[in-house]
Amino acid sequence: IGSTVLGYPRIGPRRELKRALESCWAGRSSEVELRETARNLRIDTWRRLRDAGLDSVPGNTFSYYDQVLDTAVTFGAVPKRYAELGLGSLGTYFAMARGADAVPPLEMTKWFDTNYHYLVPEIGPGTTFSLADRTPVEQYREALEAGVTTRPVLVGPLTFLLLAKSTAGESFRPLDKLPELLGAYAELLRELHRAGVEWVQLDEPAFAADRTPDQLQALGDAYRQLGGLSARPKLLVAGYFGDFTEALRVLAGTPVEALGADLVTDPSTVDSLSGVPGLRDKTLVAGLVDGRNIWRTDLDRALTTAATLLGLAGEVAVSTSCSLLHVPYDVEVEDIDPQVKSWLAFAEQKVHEVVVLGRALRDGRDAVTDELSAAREAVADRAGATRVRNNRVRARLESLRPEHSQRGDYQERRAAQQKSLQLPPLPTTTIGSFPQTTDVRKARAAFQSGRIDRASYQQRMRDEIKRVIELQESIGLDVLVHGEPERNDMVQYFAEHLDGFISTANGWVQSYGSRCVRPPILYGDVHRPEPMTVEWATYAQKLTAKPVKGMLTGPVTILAWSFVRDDQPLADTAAQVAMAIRDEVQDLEAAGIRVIQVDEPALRELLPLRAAQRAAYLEWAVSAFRLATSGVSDSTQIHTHLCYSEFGDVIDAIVALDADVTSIEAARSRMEVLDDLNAVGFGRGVGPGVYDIHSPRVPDAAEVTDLLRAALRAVPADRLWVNPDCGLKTRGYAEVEPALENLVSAAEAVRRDLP
Ligand code: THG
Ligand code: ZN
Repeated sequence: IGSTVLGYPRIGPRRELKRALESCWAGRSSEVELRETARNLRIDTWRRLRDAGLDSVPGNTFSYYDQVLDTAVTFGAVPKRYAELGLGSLGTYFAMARGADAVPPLEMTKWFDTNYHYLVPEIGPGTTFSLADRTPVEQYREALEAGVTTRPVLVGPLTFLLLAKSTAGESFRPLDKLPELLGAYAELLRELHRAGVEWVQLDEPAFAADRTPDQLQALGDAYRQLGGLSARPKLLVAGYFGDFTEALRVLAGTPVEALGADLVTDPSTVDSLSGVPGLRDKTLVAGLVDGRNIWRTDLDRALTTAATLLGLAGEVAVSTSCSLLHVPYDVEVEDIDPQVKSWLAFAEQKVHEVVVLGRALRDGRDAVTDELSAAREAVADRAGATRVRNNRVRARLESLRPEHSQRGDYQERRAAQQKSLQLPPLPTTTIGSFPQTTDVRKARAAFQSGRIDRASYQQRMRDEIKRVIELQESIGLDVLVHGEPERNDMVQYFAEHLDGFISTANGWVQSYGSRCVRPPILYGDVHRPEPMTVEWATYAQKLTAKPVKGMLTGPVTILAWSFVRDDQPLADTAAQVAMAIRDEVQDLEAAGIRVIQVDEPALRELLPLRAAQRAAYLEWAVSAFRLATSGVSDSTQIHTHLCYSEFGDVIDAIVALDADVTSIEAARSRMEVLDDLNAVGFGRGVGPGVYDIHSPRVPDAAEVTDLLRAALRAVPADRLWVNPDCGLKTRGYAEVEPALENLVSAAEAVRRDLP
C-alpha cells in the first residue's frame, strides 16, 4: 500500500456537487446532468490523488449524500416505505435521505464525534440483505478506464450494523443479522475480485469506541469468514477517531492482510501496538497525518513514530488518521494571513505530506530533505510565534478563583429575576433566530463585498430588527429576541469578532448531504477586542418595554464547530473562549439586557467515544459554561439552549450548568425528556420545545395546549417556559407567524386553567 489516504472530500473544490444536487432536487436540471457532474468530480479526484504520488488511491469514496446510506442501498436494506414509492434508483436513494411527499426520511445523526451526519439504517428481523447495487464495482471500472487503479472503500459490516437502528425495538439487535449481511459482503468481494481489484478497505470506526466482548468476538468471526473466502481481494480493515488497539488484537488473528490505525487522536496507541501479537504478519497502515484537523504535520515526529512501528509490523504504510472528508480541499486558494496559512494543511496538502512520508520510509530521509526542512520550519514558526500567545489572556486565566464560576443561590436569583422581569407563568419566548429573508442575506453579502457601506448595512439590519420586534409584540410573546439578522452561522459570527480565530473564504466541509459549514480556525489565545452583540441587543431593547434576550454561543459549541489548536489541552482553549463570552455577558448586562442566552447545542457532540474519558470532558465543558455565565448579578436571567433530546450521558452535566432556564428539543420526542430531567433533580426553569421547527408543519393551538398540559404533569407552572424547539432561521414567515400565534394562545389557554 505504501502511501495512501483513507478517503477524500467529495462535495467538489467549489462545492460543485452541492450545486448540482440542489439544482436537480429543485427540478432545474436533470438527473443526467447530476450524474455527469458526479462522474467528473470522481475522475478529477482519482487523477489528482494518483498524480500527487500516492501508491494506493482510495475508490468508492464518492457519495451523492452519505456513505452509510450508500452501504444500506448496496446491500438492499431499503425500507419498504421507500421501495414502494416506485421511484428510480436515485429517486429512492434521495427519498431515504430527504423524505418524499408523505414519507419522512431516515433519521440522521452524528458520525462519531465529528460534525458530519450520516443517515441511520433501519434494520429489522425481516430485512433481507443481498448485493442489490454494484456501484463499488462500477466505480472501480470507471476509475480504471480513466487510467487510475483504485482501492474500493466500504463501511465495514460491523460498523454498519452497530450504527443501524432496530425497527423492532429492544427485542431485536441489528447485529443479529451479521451472518446474513456477511453473505452479501462476500458476494461483493467476489465480484470486486473478478473485476481485478487488488485491495479493498473496510472501515470499522465503531471499534474505536467502547465495545462489548460479544461485539469484539463478532468482529473476529466476521473477518475470519471474509478472510477465508477463496477468491477475494486483499483486505485492509481500518479504525479511527480513537484507539483501535482492542480491535487490532482481534483482527491480527484473522487472515486480513492490512490493519489501519489512527495514531493521531490518541497518541498512546503507538505504545499499545507493541502488545498486539500477530502484527508482524500484517501490513500496518499508520494514520500519521491528522485527517480531521488542519495543522501541518510535524513530519520529523511522524517519521520517528514510523520508525518505532517498523519494529512491530511486517510492513508499514503511511496514511491519514481517517478520511479527509472532514477537512476542506485546498489551503492555497485562501487569501488569508500568510504566516497562519503557512501552518495549515487542507486535504490537498495532507496528501502531499503522506507522499513525502511514504518516500522517506522507502528511500530514506535524504530523498525528501527539502520537504522535511520546509515542514520543520513551519512547525517551529508556529510553536514560536508571538501572535499565538497573549500574556494578558493567560494572566487573567491564572487569576481565576472558584467564585468566578459560581452564581448565587438559585432561590434568591429566582426572586430577584421575577422582581426585575415580572413575567407571567408559562412565559413565551423563541430560541433566538428569526427567518433569514432574501433581503437580509443580500444586505449581508453586499456589505461583505463592499457594495454597501457600514452605515447603510447597519440601517438595513436595524430595520429588520424593528420589524421582528414589532412582530413579536403583536403576537404577544413575553421575552423577545432581536432575531439575529446580522449572523449567518453563529460560530462563524463570533469567530470573526474574536482575536485568535481566522476564517476561510472557501474552507467548506460537508456537514450532511449538500449542506456544508466553514469551520473557523482557532490558532491562538482568544481575546475579545470589543463587544460583539451589544449594539444589536440594545437597539432591540430600546424598541420595547418587554425584556429582550441577548443571544450568545457557548464556549463548547464554538470549539466543537471550529478547527481547534492542537498545541494545548482543549480545556485551556475552552476557558479562554469562556472568558471572551463572559466579557460579552457582562457588557450585555451593563447595557440593560436582563435575560441572556448562551447556547450549547454541541455539548453532547464533543462527548468522548470512550466512557473512561467522559467525566474529564464534562468537567471542563461545564466549567467553561459556568465561567462564561457566572459574572452577572442574581437578577440577570441566564438561559441556555441544547438542540437534541438524546440527553442520557450528559443529563447530570445539564444540571451542573446551573442555567436559570434551559430550552430543549422535545416536540418530536413528546415530553418524555422532562421525566428524565426530573429524575436527576433538575429544579430550574425548562422550556421543552412545543413547536417542531425541523418540519414546515404549523402546529395548531390545541396540539400545543396538549403538549403543555403534558409538560405540567412533570414541571410546575412557575418553572415551565413555552418556546419552539430550535431557532427559526431555516423557516419562512408564512409558517412561523401562525405557529407562534398558536403557541401564544396555547400558553394563554393553559394559564387560564391554573389555580
Ligand atoms: N453551525 C456550524 N456547525 C454545525 C451547525 C451549525 N454543525 C451541526 C449542525 N449545525 C449542522 N447543521 C447544518 C445546517 C445547515 C447548514 C449546515 C449545517 C447549511 N449550510 C449552508 C449550505 O450548505 O448551504 C451554508 C451556510 C453558510 O453560508 O455559511 O445550510 O449551525 N458551524
Ligand atoms: Zn436548537
